[in-house]
Amino acid sequence: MPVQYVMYKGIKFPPAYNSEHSLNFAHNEFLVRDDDIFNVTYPKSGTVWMTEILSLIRSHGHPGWSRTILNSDRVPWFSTQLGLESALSYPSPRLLTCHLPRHIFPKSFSCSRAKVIYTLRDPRDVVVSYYYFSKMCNSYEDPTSFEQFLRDFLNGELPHGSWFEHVQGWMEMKGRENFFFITYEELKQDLQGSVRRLCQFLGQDLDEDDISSVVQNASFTSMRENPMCNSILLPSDIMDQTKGQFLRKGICEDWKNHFTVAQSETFDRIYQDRMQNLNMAFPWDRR
Ligand code: PPS
Repeated sequence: MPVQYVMYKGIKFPPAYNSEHSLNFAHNEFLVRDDDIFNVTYPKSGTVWMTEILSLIRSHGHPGWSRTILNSDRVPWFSTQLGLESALSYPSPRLLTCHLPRHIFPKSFSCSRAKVIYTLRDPRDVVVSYYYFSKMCNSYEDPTSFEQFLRDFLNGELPHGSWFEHVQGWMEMKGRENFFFITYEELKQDLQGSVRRLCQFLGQDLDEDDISSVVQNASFTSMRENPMCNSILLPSDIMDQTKGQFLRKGICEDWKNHFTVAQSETFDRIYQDRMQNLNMAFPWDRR
């Protein structure tokens, strides 16, 4: 059955969690607090991983909170119907998450001192991860083929809009003191160092043992075993666990197992064209 996406400002959103009202509220009425911390991503870029890292930093590496409370209750998706209720009722300082592009992020953010952590990932790995996720999550149209899915990704036609516009919109914040960006690839390469940098940005004083505990509990293996973040508790009408695993592979460069030479060449051409104005080098640009 075709999925009836929610449309907001020309962007498709999955219907199970979003409504026009919740998106409109998040954009226009949501009151950002100065001590809010936002985990912002384009889908499949490391959202749930960063949620775990931030939760563990908040609890100085002690895994109790992360192992007993669902990730979406620890760090609510404030632009969704359920997440909005939680976000409004949570005491400060709140940890919040979303996939919103910069131009529909809460307007009240601009005059606040709230912090944003933006995680981005090699878009070729994003599209592969997104393809498998769309097969198992019933709020997303079942992809007809990888070829078509890749085309839709490059044309900005997938739910949550264009990856290029998302990255460009958020990267305009680069250099602001309340904005921190990191890549999935940096997290993979040096999680300990990444957690140290995050603590510094957040003004959180963790000692090396605390940081090691964050690293250990936010590892792919630990997270896969933790029902509070591995999506196993999501209702089966939303996530069909027989069709795959949310924490699928957790590696870099899986795109090499999926892209044909022609797809890779098309991707590179469009990527160069769309990213040239940004004038930034990402880890995947060297590969
Ligand atoms: S979502 O649905 O947008 O919230 O998905 P998101 O959390 O952004 O991305 C899911 C991918 O992140 C991988 N992941 C991890 N990789 C390495 N280490 C850890 N700890 C980790 N946690 C999540 C997850 O496996 C998905 O990537 P793929 O490539 O599909 O495995």
